[in-house]
Parts: sequence; C-alpha cells; structure tokens
Amino acid sequence: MSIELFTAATPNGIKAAIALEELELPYTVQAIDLGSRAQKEDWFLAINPNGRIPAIIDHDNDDFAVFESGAILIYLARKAGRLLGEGADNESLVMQWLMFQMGGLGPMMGQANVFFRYAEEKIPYAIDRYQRETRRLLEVLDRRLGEVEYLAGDYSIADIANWSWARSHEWSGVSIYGLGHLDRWLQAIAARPAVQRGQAVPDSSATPEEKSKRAEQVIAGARNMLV
Ligand SMILES: N[C@@H](CCC(=O)N[C@@H](CS)C(=O)NCC(=O)O)C(=O)O
Repeated sequence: MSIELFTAATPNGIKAAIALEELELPYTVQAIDLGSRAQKEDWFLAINPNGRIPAIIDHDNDDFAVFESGAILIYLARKAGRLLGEGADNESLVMQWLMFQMGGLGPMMGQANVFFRYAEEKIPYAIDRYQRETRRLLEVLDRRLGEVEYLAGDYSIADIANWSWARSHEWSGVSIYGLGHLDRWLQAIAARPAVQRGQAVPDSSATPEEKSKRAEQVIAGARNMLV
C-alpha cells in the first residue's frame, strides 16, 4: 500500500513528486499524457474533477484522493510531519509563500507560457503582460531570499512549490538577470538529491534544457491540450 501519484513532466506535476521524495513517502506513478487529453477522461475526473495533474490517491487512507498541487503538498507534509513549519507562525509563513506560488507565480508563468510559447497567434500585449508580471513576482522572491535562506526560514513545501515554477523562467521567456538571491536559491534546491529524483518523474526529460530540445513536441502537445 502506498500513495499513487498521477502526474506529468510539468511544474505542477514535479512539485508532488519532489515532495514525496523529500518526505520519503512510498509512492507509485501513473504518467498522464496531457497531449492526448487523458486528464479529461471520466476515470481521471473521478479523481480530480478539474481534469488536471497532479492528483494523488492515498491507498493507506481508504483511497482518499487529493487534487490541487498546493493541497497535495500540505496533505503530504502533514502525513509525514515535516516541511510545514514548526508552530503557528512558521506554518503561516509556509502557507503565505505557498499561496504566493499557487495564486501568483504559477498562474502568471502558465499564461506567459501560453502566449509566448504555445499560442500560434502572438499577441504582444498578452506576452508582455504575463512576462512582466512573472518578472515582478520573481523579484519579490529575490527580495525575500535576500533576507532569509529559504522562503519561510527553514526549507519547506513553499520552496518546493516556488522552485518548481521559477526554475523554468527561460521557458517563459523571462530573464533572472540581476536576481542573485533567487539564483543562489535556485541552485541550492537544484542540488538536493530528492529534488533531482522528483524532477525526473515521470520521465527524465523534465528539465527546461531538455524541454527546449524537444520544444516542437512539447508545443504541439500543449496546443492539443489547450483546445
Ligand atoms: N491549480 C492546479 C493547476 C494544475 C494544472 O494546471 N496542471 C496542468 C499541468 S502543469 C495540467 O494538468 N494541464 C492540462 C490541462 O489543462 O488539460 C494545481 O496546482 O494543481
């Protein structure tokens, strides 16, 4: 018995795998082919009514299903009793920076990817809007990381969530030039063995560099997904 993870090689997808690796929770993986719209099939909608990855089923907890990557990270951290911040104030800091990613960095970078990478019609206003907002949010992270080593003080699920998006800033066409604190943090987290294992789930082609090499394939899959 273990946790079953439904995922794909995307920023939201790798978040859950990295958390499982960091928390040393046993899990199995079901790779979801987003390009062929497996996430919209009835069997998957019964697990996640929103038809998106990631999702988990905890077979140790009466097959309890969790969707939304932020909720998954909180569920897993509670289960393992780690990476959630010690005490009410520290837990609040973890939640603040986790929500910053869920409500800000992820959606803005996601839209930057859509308009800059995937859309056939290039709309300068939309590209500029989402890239500038992404850069602004990365600057917020940089300022915070000039004050603390990790976003909530100690390493936590807030770092996992934000790192999983921020690392792919080049795919969104956004430079981190001048953001030295962010760069330091990106590299420190990238060096963690659990993060390296998690970001290779469900396949090892998850790095932005590798994605760039097979960019046409990724873009075609994304266009099919966005129909
Ligand atoms: N807020 C959701 C977003 C999930 C999401 O957008 N997942 C993307 C991959 S990163 C997806 O499944 N896209 C497929 C689709 O939109 O059909 C979460 O954080 O879990």
